[in-house]
Amino acid sequence: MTQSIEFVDSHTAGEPTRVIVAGGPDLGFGPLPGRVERFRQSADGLRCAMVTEPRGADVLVGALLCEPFDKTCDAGVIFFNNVGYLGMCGHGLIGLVETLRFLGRLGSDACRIETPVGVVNATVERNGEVQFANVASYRKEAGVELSVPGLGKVIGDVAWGGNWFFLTRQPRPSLNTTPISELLQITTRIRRSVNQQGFPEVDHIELFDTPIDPGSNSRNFVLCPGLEYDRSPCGTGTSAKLACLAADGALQAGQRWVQEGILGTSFSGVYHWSDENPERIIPSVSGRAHVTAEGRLLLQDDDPFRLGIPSDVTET
Ligand code: PYC
Repeated sequence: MTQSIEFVDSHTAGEPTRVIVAGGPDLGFGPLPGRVERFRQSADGLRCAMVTEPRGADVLVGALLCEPFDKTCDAGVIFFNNVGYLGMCGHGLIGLVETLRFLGRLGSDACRIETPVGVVNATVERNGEVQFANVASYRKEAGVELSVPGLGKVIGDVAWGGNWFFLTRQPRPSLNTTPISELLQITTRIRRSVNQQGFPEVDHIELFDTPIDPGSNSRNFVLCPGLEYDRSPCGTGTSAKLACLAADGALQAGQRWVQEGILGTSFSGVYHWSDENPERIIPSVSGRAHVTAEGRLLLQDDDPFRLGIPSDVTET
């Protein structure tokens, strides 16, 4: 017996997404958070099979396309990676919309996508970019001081942008000259400390530096869960950054923020205050995705790596 899973791959500003369009796990119906739990409890091996080696790579983010529970939505999606599940994923959302466009499944240029953490509205722009209005985002705590082994005092903010982030203010290692391996070591240490020192929910760490492109406002490096870093400027990370800037009064509603990522690609962001909760913002983030492949993953019964090779996530 061979299980066949249909996929379309894309990258958004350099960061890959694999959309599972058919043959993925049957999670039944109901609200998306419950379906994520079923994925975790009864089909986690398939998550691994779909994104890790030998059919994928640790950097890959999976997007299981599913029927929405909210009937006002065009589609539902569950994002996952080499170690688990993501609430939202900005680059992945842009990749998903580009994939739906490529497949001819977008009825118009605008669509509503249900994620486990809320509904996201997206639009395909005339220049080919996808803009999405993210879930309400906010800063939970400002100026958190951590004591990090090997780094000393680290200061940053904890914020929600569809995932939980710690956004550092200090230190600010050069993102142009510091080797990626060192950036991974720094951010992994910070994550361990922020988790131990009051914020177990934080799974993304975001460092900042001055951008290379004078048209950008900032450059970032984002550690994702699973010891991989985001090749794009990170859509949920850009949303968390906008929430911190808004809370500081450093960026006004409607003012544009261009976030450059570690590869030099950028996302453009803007926000407005939420009508439902005046302390939260609704970030809109735009970026470009390109489809790179479509095909079928084959899982043969007698393949010792039918369910992939689980990632070694031992933190350094
Ligand atoms: O773009 O939000 C994002 C993201 C999260 C993890 C990887 N990319």
